[in-house]
Amino acid sequence: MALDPKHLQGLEPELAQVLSCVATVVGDISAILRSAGSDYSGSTNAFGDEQLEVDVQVDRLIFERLASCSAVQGAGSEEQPEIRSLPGSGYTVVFDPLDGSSIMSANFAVGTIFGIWPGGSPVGRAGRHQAAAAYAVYGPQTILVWAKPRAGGLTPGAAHRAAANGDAPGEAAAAVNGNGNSANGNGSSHMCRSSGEIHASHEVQEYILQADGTWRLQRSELGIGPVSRTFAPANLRAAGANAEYAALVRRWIEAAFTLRYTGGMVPDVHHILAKGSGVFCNPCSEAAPAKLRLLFECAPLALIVEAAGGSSTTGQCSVLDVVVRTPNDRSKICLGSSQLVEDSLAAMQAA
Ligand code: AFP
Repeated sequence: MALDPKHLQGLEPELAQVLSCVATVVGDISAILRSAGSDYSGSTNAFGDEQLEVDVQVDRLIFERLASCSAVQGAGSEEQPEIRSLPGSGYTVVFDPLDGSSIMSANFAVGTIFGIWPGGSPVGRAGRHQAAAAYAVYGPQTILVWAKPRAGGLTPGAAHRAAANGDAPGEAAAAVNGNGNSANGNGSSHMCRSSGEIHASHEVQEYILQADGTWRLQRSELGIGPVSRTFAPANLRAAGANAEYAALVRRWIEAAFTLRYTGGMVPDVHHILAKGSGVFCNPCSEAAPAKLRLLFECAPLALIVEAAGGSSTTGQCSVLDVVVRTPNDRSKICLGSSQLVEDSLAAMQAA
């Protein structure tokens, strides 16, 4: 079911329509997941990941629904990354249909991620140009969170204020090649385009799906504070060769931080939003390169975290300042409470 329009008042009507299409399809995915198996389909996606049957089913369903949403003119997914034209006009929606496929069989929470871009293809633009982003987390409850940048735009989180103030070039160049890997193979090298002042949007809404299929607004102003004692260290395999990452994790352990890590980026990031603090970081090493997709995972989640007052970084700049070169680009990412994101910079820059 769509979102209650009274909670979307003040939004541009076409954007409200896209969010309602997103909410409707999330309700349907939630129903599918209740009885879905975790059998592999025998196929792989463009990134070489093995697909579950339910990955393929959910991907197809979202494309179908977006095609009938008159405010959507294009779409692409982690399963089918090339942006395809759709009959509507207004926005291009990119999505990761089912993030966390590898933990489905263990019945861990999984999620869907949406990036909503004004106009056509996002290629050539940075994540800061997204009109809005959303994710759904399917756990004991189905939760939908969406955010948009406040008028004036989102700006680099605290970890990157120095760069925005002129301590670093506005565009720090380096290429990400067309097959989705950074030039050095570990996601560390991107085109960063920084801009502007800091604004938290205070429009990060959280809804809970009700038994009758309607959405109840749970909180309308999710926020993330600058400090935390909770951490989610993804791609921990990289810590063997990335000494800065190993040192960072050791520092957090010695400071008696609490580990909150599920292996699903959506529930792990939602933990930060739900509790109001925390950090999720995914540094890399040569042997354990970046695997998260900039367009389908990193940019939308970075928008939501920064809109809530948190920070994000690739090590070089805010994730929102990285220009999408191809739908297949991958990125390192750390996001959450700004002081912890800042603490992670050396680990993010290493390797
Ligand atoms: P799958 O969709 O293949 O399960 O990958 C999930 C994911 O991309 C992301 O949700 C997790 O944060 C990350 O992988 C976990 O990676 P590690 O297992 O290397 O920490």
